[in-house]
Amino acid sequence: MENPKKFKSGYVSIIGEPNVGKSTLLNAMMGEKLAIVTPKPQTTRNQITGIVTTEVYQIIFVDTPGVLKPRYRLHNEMVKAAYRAIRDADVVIYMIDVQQPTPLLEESILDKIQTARQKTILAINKIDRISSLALLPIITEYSEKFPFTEILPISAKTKEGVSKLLDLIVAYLPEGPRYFPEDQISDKPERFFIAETIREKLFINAQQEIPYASSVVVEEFKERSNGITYIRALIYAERESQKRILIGERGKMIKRIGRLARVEIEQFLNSRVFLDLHVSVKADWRRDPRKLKDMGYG
Ligand SMILES: Nc1nc2c(ncn2[C@@H]2O[C@H](COP(=O)(O)OP(=O)(O)OP(=O)(O)O)[C@@H](O)[C@H]2O)c(=O)[nH]1
Ligand SMILES: [Mg+2]
Repeated sequence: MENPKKFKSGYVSIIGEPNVGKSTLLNAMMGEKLAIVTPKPQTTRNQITGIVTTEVYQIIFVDTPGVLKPRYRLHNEMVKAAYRAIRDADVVIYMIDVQQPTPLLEESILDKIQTARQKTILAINKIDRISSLALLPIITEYSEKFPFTEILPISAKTKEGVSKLLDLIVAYLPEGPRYFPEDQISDKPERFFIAETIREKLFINAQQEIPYASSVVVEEFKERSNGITYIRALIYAERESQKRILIGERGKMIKRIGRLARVEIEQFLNSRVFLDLHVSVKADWRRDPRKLKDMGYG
């Protein structure tokens, strides 16, 4: 009789600079939206796990904040989260945007990957944006730059190359147990995804420094007897002036953010939702370790 294949499992961290498409890839791998995605850099601030389980493997994907040069304490926590994910990974996916190869902090990131000695797949993303001819020199450059285990051009958006990437990941996944129940898709609680959905709408609709100076906390979350889920959430700004802009003229801005978020949260929870959204000020929270901790960073 043939030996049955052993079950494979492990952590697969998606690493790269801001805006290269890491969260888009997580969502593509999951077949549903877990991580928020915006056209602005620095969208993701925490490690976000997405768990895929089949009969033969369990992959725990870890989406991470983009690696950047820290300007305040929140940034330090974000970079730490990314580097921690490199250390904890069984397979690392290092992602670049094909339109901007050789990003600024590439050397530091590759240094960290080299030290961790993990199997590393280079995912050259956004290939829907360039010709295949322009791709070749980039592949050559990277194959000389670092001993990547594999190099794969993909488009996380159109999903070109994504199933190939999944095959490669499974090939390099070690044998191991099923760490999570097969129906679990993340280790983050529902509250986290609700706060992130609100933050996504804020990130897209608010301008300049405001998205970066804002954070969202879900204060209350309960199902009422009438079948409606009641959610009370607070948007924190750093100053009164930002709070005024977030509320907007006659509440226009906060209503817009709330409406857009509610529709998505209803889909996510599969329930009608009453979203009770407020704006509050927490002075300089991005620079204050205690406030950051209270808000779930670090
Ligand atoms: N054309 C194209 N756009 C993409 C692709 N992947 C991601 N994007 C876009 O790139 C932008 C950033 O995507 P994200 O997934 O938020 O990038 P990220 O790396 O998670 O960014 P941070 O969380 O800020 O580090 C969004 O506007 C995406 O729609 C792709 O394959 N092709
Ligand atoms: Mg992201």
